[in-house]
Amino acid sequence: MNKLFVTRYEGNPILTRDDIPYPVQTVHNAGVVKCGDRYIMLFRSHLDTGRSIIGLAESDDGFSFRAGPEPFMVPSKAPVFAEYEAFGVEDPRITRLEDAYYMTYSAYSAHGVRIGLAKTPDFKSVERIAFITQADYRNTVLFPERIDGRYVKLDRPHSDISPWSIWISYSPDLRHWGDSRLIMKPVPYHWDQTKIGPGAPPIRTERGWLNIYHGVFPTMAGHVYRLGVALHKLDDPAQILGVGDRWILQPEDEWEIVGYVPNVVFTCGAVPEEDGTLKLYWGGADSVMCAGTAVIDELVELCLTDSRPAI
Ligand code: BMA
Repeated sequence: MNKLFVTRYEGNPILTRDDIPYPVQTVHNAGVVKCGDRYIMLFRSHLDTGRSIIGLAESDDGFSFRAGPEPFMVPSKAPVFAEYEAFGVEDPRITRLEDAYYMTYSAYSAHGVRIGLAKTPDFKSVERIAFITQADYRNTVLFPERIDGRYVKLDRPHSDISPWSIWISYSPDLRHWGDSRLIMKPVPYHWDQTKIGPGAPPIRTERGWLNIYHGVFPTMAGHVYRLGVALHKLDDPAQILGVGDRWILQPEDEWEIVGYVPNVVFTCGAVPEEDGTLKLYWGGADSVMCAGTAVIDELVELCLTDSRPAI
């Protein structure tokens, strides 16, 4: 039997549309952080229109979540934000950074998809800061600290010439980004050959930044979304120390294989724990939320000992 890097929680799925006190079609692609001794989840839901909003749920143990009575974020009505969020807000990712929690999200409109950045001190209110990309970007994750004085993000611009790849950018103030470079590409005829994108915000380990990303493979029955790992150098995350050759999670449970979009496991968040494990969260088939645990050292080891090239 293949080595299992992620142990699925036996109570999966952990959150479904039946748990949400307002009408939604799906609950998926959630960012999660630990806030004191509570776990806060921001999840994406499709409405009956097919457009998405973001909801909030809380937990004491990281597995059993209660959804709040109302959505956390819906498309803005304020100038500029309203124009670019008209078709919905999707795939929130949360990073604790200095004095606040920052959330990146995909904003859809007739102008395409771009990334919004918002901030919350306590998950009671949310303040939009800026759009931090132009169109044709998704999957932005912020590093949880400044590196060499600058903020750092990974994301995935789209281009017809080169397959969807992972880029790094830097900022002095979280609003203005530059020094962008491509650092990781899909590998032809590999499980992540069609596209890759950042998943959970990077996790600091002794040996490097652990990046849990998604990779996509084309089949006659549609695309399969799986998760893999890469390790970035701590003081220079543009340098990739290793990319695990094998996936760490693929669709296997019924609710990952069948749903709104079949054969999808897609992560926007993982929570490192003091005992060296992490809780990993993923959307199953763009329909439900699932959770599992992994040993951080085993994921780091996979990046370093069973590697494929980053580019
Ligand atoms: C991607 C995004 C994700 C989604 C995935 C699978 O392109 O739209 O939000 O989970 O496809 O449908």
